[in-house]
Amino acid sequence: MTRRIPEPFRIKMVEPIRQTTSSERAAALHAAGYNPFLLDAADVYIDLLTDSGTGAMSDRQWAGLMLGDEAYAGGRNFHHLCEVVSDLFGYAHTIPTHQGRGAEQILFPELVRRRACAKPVFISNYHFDTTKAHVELAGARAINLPTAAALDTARAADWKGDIDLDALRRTFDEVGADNVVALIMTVTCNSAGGQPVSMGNLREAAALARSRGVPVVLDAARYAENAWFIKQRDPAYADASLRDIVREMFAQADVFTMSAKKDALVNIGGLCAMRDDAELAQAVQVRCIALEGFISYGGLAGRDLEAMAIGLREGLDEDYLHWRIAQVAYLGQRLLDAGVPIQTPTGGHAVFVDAARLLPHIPPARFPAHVLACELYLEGGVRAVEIGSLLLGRDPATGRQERSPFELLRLTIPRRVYTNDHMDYVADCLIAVKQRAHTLRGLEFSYEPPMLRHFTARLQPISAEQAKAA
Ligand code: P61
Repeated sequence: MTRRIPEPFRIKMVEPIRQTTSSERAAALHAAGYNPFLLDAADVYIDLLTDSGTGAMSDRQWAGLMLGDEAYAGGRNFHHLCEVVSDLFGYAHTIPTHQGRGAEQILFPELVRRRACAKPVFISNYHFDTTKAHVELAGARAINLPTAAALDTARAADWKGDIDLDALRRTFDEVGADNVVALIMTVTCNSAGGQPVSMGNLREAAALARSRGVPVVLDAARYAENAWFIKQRDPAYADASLRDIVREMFAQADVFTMSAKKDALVNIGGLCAMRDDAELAQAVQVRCIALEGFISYGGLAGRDLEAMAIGLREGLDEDYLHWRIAQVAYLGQRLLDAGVPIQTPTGGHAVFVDAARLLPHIPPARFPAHVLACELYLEGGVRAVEIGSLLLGRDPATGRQERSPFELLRLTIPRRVYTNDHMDYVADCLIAVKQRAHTLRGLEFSYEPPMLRHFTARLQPISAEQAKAA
């Protein structure tokens, strides 16, 4: 038997969580319009909605908060942050933002303005939803080119986060490189299952873009987990340090955006940084002042900047990453052993359950993964999130539901928060739901917001007659 990897930390402070009764959960879910986003956190026992801003900071980060310099301009924590960004990533210009989408909203319109395309598009291995929303708000179209391997959840492959390079070449030809505002490489690829992008793929995709004069943006929320997978899976990097791998990953891009709420281990914060383009940095800073805050704080308190500077380095600690990725794999293995279909192998930040396979009788338009999220909550107070048709939404041009390549339920694991006993509990609940999977019915909207609808949509179960007719 392989030995389990114990937590490389001990627990200095605890936060009680409370289990609810099954009738309390039924009432809470009904009141929330069958949308786990609208549940009160107090009604949730194990919260696997997201790994974003939900991690536990270290004692060093908490100590760092006390060193916050709350000067409006030029505070010392900003300088510390710039030093860390330059040291870890090799980027000269650092613009802090309140979170990842803050970086997107100040960068994308400027890239669109600069490139002056007739029909602007962004191309990505996969745009996460806020990224897609900001591409569209900037007047451009988002094209996703995930590798075909990612679509077959049952077949394990090392690099399911890769972009499809042939499709990338074809797309450049079809839309014309002059219409491509930027190539966005998302590491790890959240929507495909927290799956890593290989160094080779990153290098080749970036070279293709550069050869056509197209800038490369790294969406680097999970930079450390991606680097860990490169070290584990690519023999060329087996002896490399994570720092060297990260340096090389970031060297492929011109700009990075980062939600620091993931691998950088803070509860709030983001970054937009340029490797060497001072002119772009200056233009983006102007937007930062208007939308986020002055260029040395970007919508954050000085103490938040300090926690981020510390967290960026801690996120790369090998002992921590070893344990972290093993915890995700542990939950995945428990589910696989019980015949629950998941995206394999497990990725960096979550286990993605394949609801299309678990609930084949529920069509995409009835949101099978969201049905599963509701049922898992009813079973044991576990909150997870749909990554599928509900999240993807409608084509802004036609108003038609976009075809999602996946119907996944994401069990997203906050960093340094839950133990493997919690993972066992989650697995037991989901295995219980699997036993009655065939009895579950789809959902329909009672309220559908016009944009980013999954956050505030309200739904209701369809009737038995409707289910039969489908
Ligand atoms: C998440 F349900 N992700 O995965 P911000 N890029 C990437 C992300 O994963 C990401 C952002 C940019 C979240 C939070 C989230 O519908 C949802 O700091 C690869 O959240 O602004 C965020 O970073 C944006 C959850 C976002 C959602 C949108 O859970």
